[in-house]
Amino acid sequence: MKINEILKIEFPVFQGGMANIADGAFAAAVSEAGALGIIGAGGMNAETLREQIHICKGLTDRPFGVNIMLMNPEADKMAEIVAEEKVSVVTTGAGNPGKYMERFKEAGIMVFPVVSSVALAKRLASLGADGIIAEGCESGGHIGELTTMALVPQVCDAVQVPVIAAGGIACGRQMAAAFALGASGVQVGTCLLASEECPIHENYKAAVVKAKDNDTMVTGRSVGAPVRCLKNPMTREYARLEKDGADKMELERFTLGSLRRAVLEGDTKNGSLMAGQSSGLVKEILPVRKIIENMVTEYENIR
Ligand code: TUI
Repeated sequence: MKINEILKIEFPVFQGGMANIADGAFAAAVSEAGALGIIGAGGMNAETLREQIHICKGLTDRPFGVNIMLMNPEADKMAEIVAEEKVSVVTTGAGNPGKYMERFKEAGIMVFPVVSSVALAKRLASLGADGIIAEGCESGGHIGELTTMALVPQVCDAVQVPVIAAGGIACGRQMAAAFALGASGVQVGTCLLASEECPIHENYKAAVVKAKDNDTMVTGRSVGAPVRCLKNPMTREYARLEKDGADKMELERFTLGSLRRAVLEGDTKNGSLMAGQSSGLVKEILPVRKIIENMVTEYENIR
């Protein structure tokens, strides 16, 4: 059975978690467009997550998911909330969700952990994950080491469950490539930043549209927390601090609240504009439905 049939969605396309960005209304818009909308719980507290789930349920009858960012201090409470609210799908990021698997399964939730390595993919498949999202380092935000091209076929060879390819994907040609690598679906984030419905500041959207192939960079490698963003004075200063040997605390102080500065205030100089390498493929701001349709149509025409 195809992944869209399993999940009861129109197209085999997941929306990325996008912490501090993807609220209930945005996830509902993505689900209404035929993909799997996902509430990014990363920057929320547990009660806000519950409110956003209710908002999403009020705006769509279609399935949607929640992404639990496992570094969030309220991740335990959030796992309980998604189980109570019987959300269709949970995706996880930035860690190992092993300890929640039993609770999710008992609540009948389908679980798709995001991984950046074969070892974690195998472990989570053996614990009952319904699928694995293999995310390459072309992605925006927190990333692993391997590229999508190298990671996806290795994860496909290592697990028996469906694999969703993520990282750097924004068009139908890449979707076809992902299927050729053995994936059953794709996850996209960056191309949805440049949507009419995305609740980020217009300056952030404009920066994604303007960005070319080489306009993202990775900061945080020196402290084991690599994050991909659009280059700006903030990322350049961060890189300088890293080069000068700043420790993790100092770097964390420097970036504190920086994603919110970009998302809410549109501060394109001192904010973290998390975005993937596919920014260069994003040319205009469109309704979510059009973005998904363009991608799927291009995919179908070359299949
Ligand atoms: O989670 C993401 N991307 C994110 S989360 C996020 S919020 C944030 N904000 C500021 C700093 C840091 C994070 C922004 N973007 N993608 C999924 C992802 N998960 N990529 C890589 C991983 C991952 C890494 C290590 C998954 C598991 C893992 O395993 C560690 C272990 O315990 O084995």
